[in-house]
Amino acid sequence: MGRRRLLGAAAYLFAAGLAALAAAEMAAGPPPAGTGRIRGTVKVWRDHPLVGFREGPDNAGALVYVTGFASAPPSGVALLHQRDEQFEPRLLPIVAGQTVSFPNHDRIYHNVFSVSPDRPFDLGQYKSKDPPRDVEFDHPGLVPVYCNIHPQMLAYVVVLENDAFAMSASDGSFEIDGLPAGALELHAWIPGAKRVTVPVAIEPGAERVVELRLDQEERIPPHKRKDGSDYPKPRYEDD
Ligand SMILES: [Cu+2]
Repeated sequence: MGRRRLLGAAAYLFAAGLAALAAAEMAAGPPPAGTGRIRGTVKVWRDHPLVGFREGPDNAGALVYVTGFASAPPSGVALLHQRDEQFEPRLLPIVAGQTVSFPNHDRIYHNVFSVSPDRPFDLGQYKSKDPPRDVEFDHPGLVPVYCNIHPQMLAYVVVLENDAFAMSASDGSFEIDGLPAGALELHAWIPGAKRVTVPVAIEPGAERVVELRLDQEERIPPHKRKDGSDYPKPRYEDD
């Protein structure tokens, strides 16, 4: 496996015109023996009419993850809740081989499904009094999850090849520890934005500091029901 080396502490690498990557700087103590660390910030810029993209007030909720090696899935089941006619969380990163359980906490029916070629499934209808239903995700991919009854319900299961991922905090900060040495790639994504990717050369005992930017569009495109049809128009009580 070839390694890319950074040109030094002052070197910056630009990817897609959006991301700058700076070389190591020690802050939170050395990484665990034999491994490297990436930390930094991801800024979520939002598209405003007239003025274009501007930095948003909150950078939380971006997924930052590393590819280039595989790790075993955790033994625990991940949870994607249905509560108050929404999915929670909206973005659920897991490791390939892991199972997701989909408990419905509402007293009404939901029908959770995906038509993603990466992992299509249909859990059918169940309520809070019913046992949750599960899906195993055995290979990496992006799996948008919908409810066949409520068009506003939308979540993403992101199936990753390893457990080297983090969600950004409000200030955009993130940290990923325990990385094997080598030429890896760091990715950031949030729904509504194009994924940003930068190469990162990991060395044992060293830390890389990376600044990333995501441009998030205002609107997520509407989707269809599981049979490809449109959702019925909203019904009101006096209909
Ligand atoms: Cu629903």
